[in-house]
Amino acid sequence: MSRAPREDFDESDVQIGKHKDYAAGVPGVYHALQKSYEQMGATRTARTLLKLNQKDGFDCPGCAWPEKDHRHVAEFCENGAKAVAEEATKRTIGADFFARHAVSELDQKTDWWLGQQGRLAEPLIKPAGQDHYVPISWDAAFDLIATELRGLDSPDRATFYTSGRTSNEAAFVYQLMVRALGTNNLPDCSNMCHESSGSALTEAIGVGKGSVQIDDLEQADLIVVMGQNPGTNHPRMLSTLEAAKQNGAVIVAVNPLPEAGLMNFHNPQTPKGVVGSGTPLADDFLQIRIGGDQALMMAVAQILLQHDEVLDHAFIAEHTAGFDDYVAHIKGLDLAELVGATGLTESQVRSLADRFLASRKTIVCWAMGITQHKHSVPTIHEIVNVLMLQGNLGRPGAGVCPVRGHSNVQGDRTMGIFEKMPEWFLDNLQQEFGFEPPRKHGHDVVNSLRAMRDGEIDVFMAVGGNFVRATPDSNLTEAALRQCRLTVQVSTKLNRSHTVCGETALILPTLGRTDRDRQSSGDQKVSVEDSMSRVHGSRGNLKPPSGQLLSEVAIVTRLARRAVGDRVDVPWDDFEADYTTIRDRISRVVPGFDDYETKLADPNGFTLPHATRSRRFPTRTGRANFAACPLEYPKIPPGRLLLQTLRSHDQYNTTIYGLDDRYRGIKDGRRVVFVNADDLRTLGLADGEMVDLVSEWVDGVDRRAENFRIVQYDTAKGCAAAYYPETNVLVPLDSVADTSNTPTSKSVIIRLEKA
Ligand SMILES: Nc1nc2c(c(=O)[nH]1)N[C@H]1C(S)=C(S)[C@@H](COP(=O)(O)OP(=O)(O)OC[C@H]3O[C@@H](n4cnc5c(=O)[nH]c(N)nc54)[C@H](O)[C@@H]3O)O[C@H]1N2
Ligand SMILES: Nc1nc2c(c(=O)[nH]1)N[C@H]1C(S)=C(S)[C@@H](COP(=O)(O)OP(=O)(O)OC[C@H]3O[C@@H](n4cnc5c(=O)[nH]c(N)nc54)[C@H](O)[C@@H]3O)O[C@H]1N2
Ligand SMILES: [Mo]
Repeated sequence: MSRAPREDFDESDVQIGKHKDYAAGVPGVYHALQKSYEQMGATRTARTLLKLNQKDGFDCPGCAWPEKDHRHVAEFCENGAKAVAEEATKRTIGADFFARHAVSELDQKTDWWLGQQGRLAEPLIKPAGQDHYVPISWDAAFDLIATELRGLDSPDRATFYTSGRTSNEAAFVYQLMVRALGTNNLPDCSNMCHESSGSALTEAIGVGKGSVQIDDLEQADLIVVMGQNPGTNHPRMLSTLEAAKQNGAVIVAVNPLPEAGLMNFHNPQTPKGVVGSGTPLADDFLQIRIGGDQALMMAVAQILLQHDEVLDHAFIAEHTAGFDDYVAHIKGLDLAELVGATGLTESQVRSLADRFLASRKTIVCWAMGITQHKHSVPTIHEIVNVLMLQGNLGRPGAGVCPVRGHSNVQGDRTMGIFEKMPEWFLDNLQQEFGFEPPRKHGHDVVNSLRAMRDGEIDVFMAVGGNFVRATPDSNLTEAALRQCRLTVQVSTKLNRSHTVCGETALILPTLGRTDRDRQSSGDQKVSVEDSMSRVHGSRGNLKPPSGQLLSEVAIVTRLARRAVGDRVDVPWDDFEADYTTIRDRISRVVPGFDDYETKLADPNGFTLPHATRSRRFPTRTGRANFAACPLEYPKIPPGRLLLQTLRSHDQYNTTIYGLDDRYRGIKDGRRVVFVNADDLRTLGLADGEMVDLVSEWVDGVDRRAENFRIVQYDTAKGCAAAYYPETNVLVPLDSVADTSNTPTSKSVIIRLEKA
């Protein structure tokens, strides 16, 4: 096992090679094992990877892509293995590390360096006015937080963040504590992620989740993958797409970048993938301009509407509302403008329409390339509109497939992590626990930041995640966090949210997904929900990296007992001792969880009901709603580019595993900006030059990210790409998606200035 790095890396070492047009295969397995050995050593690597996504093992803390029922041994993907290695590392950091490094010194390190130091091993406090974290006992830490929370003028002066790795059990007790305290301030990573999907789908079909199962993908005629890079972010999805393809599906990739996994896939799980040339996945690649997807779907709809014979009139008449207005709206649009907004040629747009015309079973998959724009909600409505024209909802092989990010982000929402849970959920809570939960909507991520900035928040607590790095407008965000009296981070690894903190700051180290969780009644399992609404158990099997860690459930319940007190009658101690008592309560509060414990005993888990699958649409109208949304697309001023901020192959959100982006040909560096050759020529710039990225927004503030190396790259014209979180500084806090309030991380207008 190699030691944690002492030196930080140097961006000037970056090397640029050729980008790859295929994903995975032998290099993927090799890279995964290399990272695993580095962090865990050989024995722990074998023990851990064999348990990954197995029936009696733990759920991969990587992405939320589901497992097929019949898992074969060692089905893991490169990036899942990297996620596990990062968590199961043998490196630890405790009091001596923090005695050596002042907070102000740690704040100068890169995200990579911070994360590489190892697992947090004991509870720590940075007292007000001090520059070092020092040890604190658990009891003293809980007393301190409880005293602060009890002393607030209003419970709304605290806000409680959740990242999507938190288990159902921990999420349920957390939201219960927060609501018992009297606030709905429950921002979560979903606010920055699939909130636009939730907003649009709830309005359109009555359920804010995807409607398809793996089997549907394997039966589809046509799968359109929009705004998603599965080769890096959901590698196991490629196996599903490969199977779909073998069953005859046509796959179309819609993306400004020719992402490696979609173009070609070498499946490491099959011998062919290891030695052969792999499967070319995408039949068509539409290199769309950033933000052109709504226009593309409108153009497809306009063409479909000229082919009455392919429309599913029975479905439309029986199950939908708003069809006539929608048809009138679409027919009134100018095809030339729609095509122009996509940056594609008319024949490319028509080729996609032809694919829809020829398909009887269509699924559209999407991720962040669709959800993080100003007009994301209407864009997703447009996807649903097009699917509805051909009745592609609620029948096998068809439907909507928003592909979730964090492994339990969907479950956390189901458990009530949401600043505006519906009334029925709050009613159920009230009935079960006998207190009146607050009804006023709370702050989401962006509104929490605004409130912090305006001095309206005293206490910030986070269960997981890296709030300060994941959120937009880094300079503003950092100042906002520093205004809090107390910040509390329940974390596994060191990150920027520990160095940019409130006057007093606490680090509460917790067990991860892979760690054994032993409580007074015995070993515990937890449960999670994947991107296709399937809930299953997860049981860690590794010795925790330190004897001083508490589970998330233990941390929340111990805090709740002190902070909420006897005002509310909740058996917090029982919850900590035995998680089945939490599941029992969940089964009475959350629909679809009856017989939770029994259903969870099935290693395959169980699937939550989804009304769309039985063609019920619990919307305002009681039907699936067509939406006639005005056309929107980004208008880029001359001499400017539209920047999307995305993930490299060696990162998990703000966690940087390594410094390479293998498929895109980048090695040993992250401050690169990908720009099309024509744009470079027009701008009088060249590959290899160093530039500052300066974002331009209506507020006139120049937001600047300095010293990026230009990489000439095959992206759509007028578009650029660079990695997040380094570019978060460029995303204005007030630049958000309509309705969902999601930061527009995929459309930032920038100019390039020679550095
Ligand atoms: N290894 C690994 N796995 C992960 C993560 C990780 O960081 N690392 N993160 C997890 C999380 S939380 C999430 S949400 C998911 C994210 O999964 P993705 O959404 O795949 O993540 P991004 O890297 O943001 O990629 C966005 C993709 O959308 C494309 N795109 C950008 N703008 C547009 C547009 O306007 N239109 C279209 N059609 N395409 C566009 C980009 O070129 C890119 O391919 O992955 C999850 N899984
Ligand atoms: N510019 C830009 N910004 C973005 C995005 C983008 O595409 N572009 N994407 C957005 C998206 S989709 C998302 S989901 C957010 C991600 O936002 P977050 O979820 O807040 O960020 P992560 O980087 O996933 O959080 C990593 C930290 O979580 C902690 N952690 C890991 N596992 C556990 C665990 O089991 N328990 C606990 N308690 N802690 C744990 C570790 O300390 C680690 O440092 O970022 C958003 N921000
Ligand atoms: Mo996400």
